[in-house]
Amino acid sequence: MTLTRRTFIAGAIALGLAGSAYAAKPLVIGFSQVGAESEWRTANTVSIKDAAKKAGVTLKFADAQQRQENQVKAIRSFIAQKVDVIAFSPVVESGWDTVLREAKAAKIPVILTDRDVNVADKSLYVTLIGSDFVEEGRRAARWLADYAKKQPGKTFNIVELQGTVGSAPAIDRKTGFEEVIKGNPQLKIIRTQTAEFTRAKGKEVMEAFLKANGRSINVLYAHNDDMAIGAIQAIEEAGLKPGKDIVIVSIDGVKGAFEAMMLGKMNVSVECSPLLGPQLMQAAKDVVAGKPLPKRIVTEEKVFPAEVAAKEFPNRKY
Ligand code: GZL
Repeated sequence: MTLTRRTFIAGAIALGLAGSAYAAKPLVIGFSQVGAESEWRTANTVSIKDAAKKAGVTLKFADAQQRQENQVKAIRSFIAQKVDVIAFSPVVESGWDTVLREAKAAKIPVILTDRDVNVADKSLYVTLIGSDFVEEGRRAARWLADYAKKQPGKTFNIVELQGTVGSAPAIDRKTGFEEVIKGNPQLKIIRTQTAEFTRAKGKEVMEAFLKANGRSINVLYAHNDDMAIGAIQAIEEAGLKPGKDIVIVSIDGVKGAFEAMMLGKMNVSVECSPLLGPQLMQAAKDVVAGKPLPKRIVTEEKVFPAEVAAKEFPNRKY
């Protein structure tokens, strides 16, 4: 969006001409989404599209199919279309400086949702709306440490399914988890590998873990529920009981996780809310109106152990 439009709107509002053609013209947001790799992502897309409709925002939506080059292309296309605001969930943290400098040169504000970018110049984006992934990793580990404490002397051999390599949630959830288990003699990560946040890869990698370490595994830490659900299939096909022979600690809190917990196949899911649509629309309107925004807007989240799954399930929105 050019400066003149933003100045004009601010001027129109100041002069009480809020009904003017410019101020009434719907806001245009270009949004580049990671892909459709998980239940979480699908719910995130629904939240953004619904919120745009409710807010009267014209949303130009591009699905990158988990490829950074597609996101860069989409952002360049939004710049060429002179949208008012660009928003995106970066598939990985690095490689954004050039295209974000192009957006800045075009005077189009950029809002990050869900995942962070690693850029030298933090002025390249206005704000990041999303979860604290390091804290999510800590919460997963704290639940496991408490669980282990009830079986003193027992060592828990953990296998870890990581999210997309280089993505903020994968980096940070690993960091937070390792920070809490450090120095705990009961908890040891014996294998770790990416399964790209998908069910299919989660099953495939868990099969490989079971072939290599079989019955010595007694905990799975998955960076998202979709990989955990895929791993549950592999565990059952190996003749083991997920949630019992292998304790399952996961993150997202999607409906599929609650269903697994109600069946006794998952032990805990740390919530990571995808319902960022309303906050994104508000932030976009504030940016265009020239209002200052905090650099970081963190979503409030909880931890859901299996014991509360049945009671909480009816409240789940994703
Ligand atoms: C987290 C989000 C992650 C989810 C996965 O905010 O980026 O990506 O945890 C999704 O389910 O694929």
